Amino acid sequence: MQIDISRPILDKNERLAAENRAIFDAAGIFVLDLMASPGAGKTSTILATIAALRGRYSIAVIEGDIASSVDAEKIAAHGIPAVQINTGGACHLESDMIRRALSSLDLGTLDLLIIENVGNLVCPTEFYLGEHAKVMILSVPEGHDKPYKYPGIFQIAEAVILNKYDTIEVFDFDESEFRQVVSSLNPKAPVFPISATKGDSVELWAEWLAGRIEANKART
Ligand SMILES: Nc1nc2c(ncn2[C@@H]2O[C@H](COP(=O)(O)OP(=O)(O)OP(=O)(O)O)[C@@H](O)[C@H]2O)c(=O)[nH]1
Ligand SMILES: [Mg+2]
Ligand SMILES: [Zn+2]
Repeated sequence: MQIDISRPILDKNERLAAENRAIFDAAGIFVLDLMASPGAGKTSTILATIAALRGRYSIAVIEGDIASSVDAEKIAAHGIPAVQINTGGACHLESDMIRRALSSLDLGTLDLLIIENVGNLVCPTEFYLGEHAKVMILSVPEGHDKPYKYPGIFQIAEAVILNKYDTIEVFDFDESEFRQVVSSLNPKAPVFPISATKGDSVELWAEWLAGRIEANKART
């Protein structure tokens, strides 16, 4: 006999995600799920995005990590509400974790909630959290071949951020091959080369996100 436990887990997750989504829409919040490998620059990109958009939007962050509150402390140091989720071993976030984190946020005041998923290119793609968009970051040092090896995350992302672009001369990263493979997997997703820590070229990405926030406000 074979027991498949993945389906019931995913079904329960989807049900709670739909409830999360109803909460976000009732409060008029746009929610972004940011996915990437460990160290690709999720927290740095969130800080750069906050710097670009905090004058226009009220922002909060949910940080997902297996352990520690290092990332939430980095965000909170900039005066932005940040809630840390420790998964205690799970390599992705699930909807019930997001639901519990929401109770620590003043939802009525927010326009944008950014969720930093656990560093992982695989299972975060399978778990809908109620977000309006999933976006992924690949950093230059990881190599241009990653879309061949992890196609799922490139397919589900609505935009692809190419971070640590300031290091492109140091690595043998073939940007045109990377763009070609990404566009074959996901023709609609824009690719935004940025340097999160230097703040270079963050504007185009931030404007894309602002466009999504405005479109969502107009819809709800
Ligand atoms: N040169 C360069 N370094 C960067 C850039 N963005 C991030 N880093 C560095 O990369 C390291 C990891 O950055 P984080 O923002 O912590 O990455 P993360 O994806 O949030 O990491 P985890 O949460 O641990 O998975 C840090 O040492 C950053 O300073 C960039 O654009 N250029
Ligand atoms: Mg981080
Ligand atoms: Zn996982």
